Amino acid sequence: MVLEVGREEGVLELTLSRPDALNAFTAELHGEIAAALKDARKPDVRAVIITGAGRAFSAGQDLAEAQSSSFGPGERLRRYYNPNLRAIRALEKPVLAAVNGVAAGAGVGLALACDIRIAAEKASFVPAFIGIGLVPDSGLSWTATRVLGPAQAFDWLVSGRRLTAAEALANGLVHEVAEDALERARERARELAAAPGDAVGLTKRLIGAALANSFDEQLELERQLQQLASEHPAYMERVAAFLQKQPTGAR
Ligand code: T3D
Repeated sequence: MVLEVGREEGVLELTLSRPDALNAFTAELHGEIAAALKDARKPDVRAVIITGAGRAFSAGQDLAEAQSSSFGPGERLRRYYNPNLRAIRALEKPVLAAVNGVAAGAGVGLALACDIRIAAEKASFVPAFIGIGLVPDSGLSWTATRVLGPAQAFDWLVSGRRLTAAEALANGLVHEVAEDALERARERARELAAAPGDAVGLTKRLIGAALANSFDEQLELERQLQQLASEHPAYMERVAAFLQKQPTGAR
């Protein structure tokens, strides 16, 4: 097994576990991630954490495997990377990246595909593609452009420059820097797992659609999803709790 899978209190924890190769992606690792993401769709899973074993989050594509493979990057992306990245974006539950150490290439892509990113103080972010003559993939040209804006994204991605955790925070690439990224991600995941799950998932759907939609389209989507959210028992229960001056979970 190259992916450790744990589950506690509705939080599914996935640990990329090829520490000797800095958790670089192989076909085997992609396969185990795919199976775990399928598991994550079960109703008792309410949040997912992705992290890495050892000193890295992930160094991206395993270059030894790429060199000996009978097919090229385009086919690897089609078979392995893109389905898993789509599964993360389509999962209507929060996915947190606990970036415990260096993330390079597709490792950065994976982190940015997650909804919340918490970096360890020693973490760093290396858009390594350019160093080996490749273009950004694993969604990074999309996510980095949305987070940084086109000018900064281009500059960073073609420079290959390593960003420290502090720089990543200053640029909005991560939400938080913590001494122990995994512990902090567990805290956040437990909070999110305790929130009304449908509303969290539907909010992910709304935010995912927002940049492609016009204002009018987004108003209509909000209207539809609000109606859906209000049909969940959590809505009436929490409104009643508020009116009886009991805690609702809002802070
Ligand atoms: O082809 C396709 O499928 C298309 C998809 C592409 C997606 C991509 O991710 S392209 C980018 C691929 N990744 C890289 O180019 C990054 C390569 N690694 C590095 O630049 C550095 O290792 C790091 C900046 C990540 C960390 O540097 P450092 O100095 O902390 O560690 P190191 O000494 O370089 O690496 C430690 C070990 O991990 C070393 O093995 P050894 O000597 O101890 O046996 C090294 O070879 C191995 N390692 C690191 N990255 C990879 C790797 N092994 C295989 N593939 C790797 N990507």
